[in-house]
Amino acid sequence: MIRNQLDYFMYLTYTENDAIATIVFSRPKALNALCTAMLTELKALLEEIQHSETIKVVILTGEGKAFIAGADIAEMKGKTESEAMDFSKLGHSVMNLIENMPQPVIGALNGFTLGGGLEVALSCSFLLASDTARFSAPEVNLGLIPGFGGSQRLVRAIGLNNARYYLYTASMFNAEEAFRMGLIQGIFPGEELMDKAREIAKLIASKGPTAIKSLAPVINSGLSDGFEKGCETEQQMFASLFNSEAQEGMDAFLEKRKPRW
Ligand code: DAK
Repeated sequence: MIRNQLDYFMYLTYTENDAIATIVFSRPKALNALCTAMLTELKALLEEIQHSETIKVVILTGEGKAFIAGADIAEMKGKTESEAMDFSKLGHSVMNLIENMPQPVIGALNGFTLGGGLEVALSCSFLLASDTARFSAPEVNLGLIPGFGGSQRLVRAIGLNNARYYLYTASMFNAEEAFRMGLIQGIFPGEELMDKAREIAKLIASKGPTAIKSLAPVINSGLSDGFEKGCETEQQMFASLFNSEAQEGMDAFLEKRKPRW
């Protein structure tokens, strides 16, 4: 247990069960709008989790009818250019942290996933959504563009023209459209979403732990440094697994038993 469950967070709820950490955005009266304090709490918590040997999967979800309805407009209003730059830098650092966590991060999107909330979702390893989830990049409605990496990650997630369409029009789309574009990997009735997320988290937690931890650096190496570098990183990580759990995984297969990681 990295945190006592009674530890006080203002905007997050944290629980840890069966090697699965669940972080709930808990500011429902403002539809979990992302303010500096929430981003700072999330950053501190993820920085602890990434060093944990016991936590194998992280789930992010929201309390109430939103996952996150965007950056906090009331807080952003009136920022100077340099304050906006600081806010953007903080947001980018948190999104990069989510994307590079050694543990897979599952986004369980329970409702509105807008603007900065969509950017959090886009940083997760993959996404499950309730059938009531609604998505948009509404920044241009406010005279803004995404400030936490959304312009880059949305293109990668749903393709160039889909991303341009939704960035230019700020149109809202539903879970079925998100699924059709490959943004989310499953749609579930709202009351089943968290059970499904936990079931998938447990499945991942049963796999080779070092192999699971190797996937984010391998995938992200190619995304940030190009195909060849990604393949080079894959070769190194693949080979290094032969010094750790891969022998046990292959022995278990050949002996027709479950691996003992
Ligand atoms: N910020 C602050 N408060 C918000 C909020 C938000 N993003 N979204 C909702 N709320 C608050 C509402 O003001 C309301 O507060 P009270 O009036 O009760 O005090 C409460 O949450 C409930 O909202 P509604 O009454 O509006 O609820 P409805 O069900 O009627 O409508 C809605 C739900 C999601 C359709 C609506 O709330 C809505 O349109 N919300 C705003 C969505 C939005 O535009 N989000 C912002 C996206 S832009 C950057 C950094 C970051 C960003 C950009 C640049 N740089 C540093 C450069 C990111 C920008 C964004 O995320």
